[in-house]
Amino acid sequence: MPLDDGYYDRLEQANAAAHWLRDFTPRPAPEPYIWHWEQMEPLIREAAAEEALGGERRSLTLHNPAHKRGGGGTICSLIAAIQLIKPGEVATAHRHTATAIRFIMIGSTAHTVVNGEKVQMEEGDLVLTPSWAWHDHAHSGFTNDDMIWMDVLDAPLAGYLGVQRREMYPEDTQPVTKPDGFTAARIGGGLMRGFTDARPERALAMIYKWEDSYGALLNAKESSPFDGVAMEYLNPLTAGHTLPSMSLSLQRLRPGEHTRAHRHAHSVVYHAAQGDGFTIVEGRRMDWTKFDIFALPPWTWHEHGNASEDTDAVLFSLSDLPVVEAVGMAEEEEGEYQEVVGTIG
Ligand code: GTQ
Ligand code: FE2
Repeated sequence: MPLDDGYYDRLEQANAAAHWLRDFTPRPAPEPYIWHWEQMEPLIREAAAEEALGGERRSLTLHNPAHKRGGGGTICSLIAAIQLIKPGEVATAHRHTATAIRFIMIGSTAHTVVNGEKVQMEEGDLVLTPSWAWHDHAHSGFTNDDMIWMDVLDAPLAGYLGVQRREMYPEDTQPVTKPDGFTAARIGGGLMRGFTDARPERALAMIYKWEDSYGALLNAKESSPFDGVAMEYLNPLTAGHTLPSMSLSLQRLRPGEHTRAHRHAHSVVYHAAQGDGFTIVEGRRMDWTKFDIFALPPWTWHEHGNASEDTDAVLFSLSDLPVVEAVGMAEEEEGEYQEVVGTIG
């Protein structure tokens, strides 16, 4: 018996759909894409003319061209942004359910306060702002130079889940209530923990100093054929991924190093922290230099190279691996070298 003519109309009116007619094309996957610092630096510096933005932050968010403008993130789950703070300026206190991280690019004269702990931010440092932690930033004014860093938030993921909430602190800044080095002291270099420390949190307001993280790479005795000398920033509470929603890593490509290709289910935002190199994604070559930011879509073949024969190239990166693992969909496949058939950006 054929379906009644009006059946599909009635189905639509009922806000239901016939699964057997479903279009299996996924919602737009992110594209491999690169934001060159050469183009972004003048844009963020020009934004310095915009008066103090306080709770709104002077930041430029990077949207994958596959997603709608202002909508999707840099990759499906995460959004990267470039933030500038001027001498003497305060970015006022607020909190949000989205987790944030900051990777310091230019300048060492600002601090952030995270849940009452004041953290100085210097070039190459990584600072975590866990979900729902109060945070405000301030430039000391000790130099006349603007300070610039990269923020990355899991806001697209939080938005997808409908768990986005944010709140302003009742004053411009929160009081500093903890002694300097409070969190670092709690974790005893990652080796010890205090008897009296109850540790209810899932993430700490960690700061990873550049000397420590890059120093760890320089000291590493092992390397991966796909990632060079690569290490993940550890969550010292769990010895697991950096944060519930993001895995953060630093990788060193030694002079002349060119890795083999692999692909995995999680997607990645890369930030070129040092040096010059290239990444080949699905046969298309992307050349990067210091402070370029690029997006790697899920399940795409990629390999990395250092363009220099005498200096290191260093990539800082963030992926949604913890989430992909949590839903049981993490997967990885190993390959060789790709044939280069084009370029990106
Ligand atoms: O510094 O608190 O780029 O809340 C976007 C949202 C920065 C921040 C961003 C934010 C922040
Ligand atoms: Fe924030």
